[in-house]
Amino acid sequence: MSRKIILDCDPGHDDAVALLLAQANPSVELLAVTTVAGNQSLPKVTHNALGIAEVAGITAPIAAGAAGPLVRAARFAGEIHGASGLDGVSLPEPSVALDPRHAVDLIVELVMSHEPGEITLVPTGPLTNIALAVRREPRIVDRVREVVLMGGAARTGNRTPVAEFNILFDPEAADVVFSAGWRVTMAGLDVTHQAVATPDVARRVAAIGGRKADFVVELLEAFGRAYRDVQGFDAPPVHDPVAVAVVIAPELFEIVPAPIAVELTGTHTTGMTVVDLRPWVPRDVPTRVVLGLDRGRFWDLVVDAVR
Ligand code: PIR
Ligand code: CA
Repeated sequence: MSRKIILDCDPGHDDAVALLLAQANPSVELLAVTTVAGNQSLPKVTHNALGIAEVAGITAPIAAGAAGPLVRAARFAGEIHGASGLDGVSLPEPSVALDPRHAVDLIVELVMSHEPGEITLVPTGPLTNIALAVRREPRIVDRVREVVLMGGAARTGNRTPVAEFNILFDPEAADVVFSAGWRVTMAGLDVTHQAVATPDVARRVAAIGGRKADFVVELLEAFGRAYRDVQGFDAPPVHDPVAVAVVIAPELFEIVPAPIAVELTGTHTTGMTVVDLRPWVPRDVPTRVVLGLDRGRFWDLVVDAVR
C-alpha cells in the first residue's frame, strides 16, 4: 500500500535527496511539494525545489509558503548550504511552473479533500507552514494520518548545544505542531547523525550513472565538504530522507513514544526539543522519537531511488 504524502521542505542538499526518494519509491505517493524559508530565503529554496523536481521527475504541484518564522527573525544556514541554498550543485532550469496557490492553502485543500487518515505530512524544514495550516484549518489535525518530520534532537543539537536548526528557526511553529494532538514522529539528529553518506555510498550512486546519479554525487560531495569544514564530520549526515524513509519502511527504525515539548523561553535552551525518555513516564502519548536506524538498508532505499 502506498502512503500519500506532502513534502514540506527548504532545499537544501539533504532536502533534495528526500525529494528524490519520495518521488521514486513506490511505497509513497508524492501529492505536493511545499516550500518554506529555512536553509535559505523562500525565493531561493523555491527555485531549488523547481530545479530538483526537474531532475527527479516530480509532476506533483509545487507551492511556496511562508517567507519567514511566525515570531522571530530568519537566520538561514548559509554556512552549510551556501548562498544559493544548494551551493556546488548544478541545477537545470526548471520547466515546471510554480503552483499559484499558497503552500498553506494547498496543504489544507489536499488534507480536507482526502479521506481522514489518508495523508501523511513530511516536513523537512522549519514548521512554519504546518503551524499556519493548523491555525487556518484546525480540522486537519484529525484528518492527517501522521506528521513525520526531520527536526529536533533528544540529545545533542547542531545550531546550539541543544537545539536543532529546523526547530530553532521557528520554535513557536514547532510548538504548535508538537502540541496539536496529532501523531508526530520526530526524526531528529539522534537518528539523522547516524545516516552518514560514507564514501561507499557515493561510489554506489556514481556507479549508476546518468543525470540523477550525477546530481546526487555532486550534492553529496558539496554537502560532505561543508560538513567537513564547518562541523568536522568525516562524512555528511543526510538528514531529510530519513523522515521519508520512516514513512516508507518504519521497521528499519527504532521508534519510541515519548512526550516532547519545545523550549521557547530558555536562556541557553531556546529551540530545544525536550524529549522525556525517563522510563517510568507514561508512553501513551501522540509524540514519538526516532532513535536509531538500519543504516545499510536506509542507504539501499536511497540508492534504489536514484536507480
Ligand atoms: C543542515 C540543515 C541546517 C543546518 C545544518 N548545519 C545542517 C538543514 C537540513 O536541511 C535539515 O533539514 C536540518 N536543517 C538539519 O538540522
Ligand atoms: Ca531541510
